[in-house]
Amino acid sequence: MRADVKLIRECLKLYLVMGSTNCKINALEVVEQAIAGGITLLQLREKGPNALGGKARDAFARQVQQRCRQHGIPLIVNDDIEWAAALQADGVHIGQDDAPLPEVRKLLGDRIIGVSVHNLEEAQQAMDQGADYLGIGPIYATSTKLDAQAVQGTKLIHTLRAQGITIPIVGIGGITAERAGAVMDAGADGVAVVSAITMAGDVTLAASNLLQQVTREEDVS
Ligand code: 3NM
Repeated sequence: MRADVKLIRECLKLYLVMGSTNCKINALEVVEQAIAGGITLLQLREKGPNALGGKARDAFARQVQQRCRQHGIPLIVNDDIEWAAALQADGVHIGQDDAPLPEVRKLLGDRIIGVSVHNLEEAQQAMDQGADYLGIGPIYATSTKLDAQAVQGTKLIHTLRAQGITIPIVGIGGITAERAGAVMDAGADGVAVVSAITMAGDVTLAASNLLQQVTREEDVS
């Protein structure tokens, strides 16, 4: 059975995207501390120069997965669909240059499939093809993803919501605790962050500060 939309919205609240090269300290420690701070979803994005490969990548992923499972946090794998299937990850996140969504759905069945979109057309296509959530970015400037597209602010999120589109949405790119509120106010269900958590001096505190921002409205209602 496909994951419930409500559940996906909950998971997207504080979405940590990370790989071993994004961290100042041991990556597994970052995972543990971020979990302690309240992340709700984790995407393994083992990419770029010095990224782990082969058996080391598998071993790292298994260790991350074990920690996620201990805390009931779903694990999403970036781009690599075969790897996601082999790991029995909870889902995959794909970009516009990856395998087409219908093919990914065939391979991964009911697992969570998120798609990066940058404009209305891409959003519409991802929805038509049955994406579980949309990743929209970069909302703000980021130095984490070198091939990121132009900064787009929260406009696309606003536009989709103004059109009555209710698919779960997560914003990504340059998001900090100070900026998370604006992304939520635009209509996102959550924020996806790399450096605001992985490079923080106090990872747990950084995650819990972000969580506070994305759950702000719930506290007052
Ligand atoms: N995807 P940080 S921006 C992985 O725009 C990723 O689709 C993006 O890192 C997109 O939180 C990005 O450190 C990097 O800015 C986000």
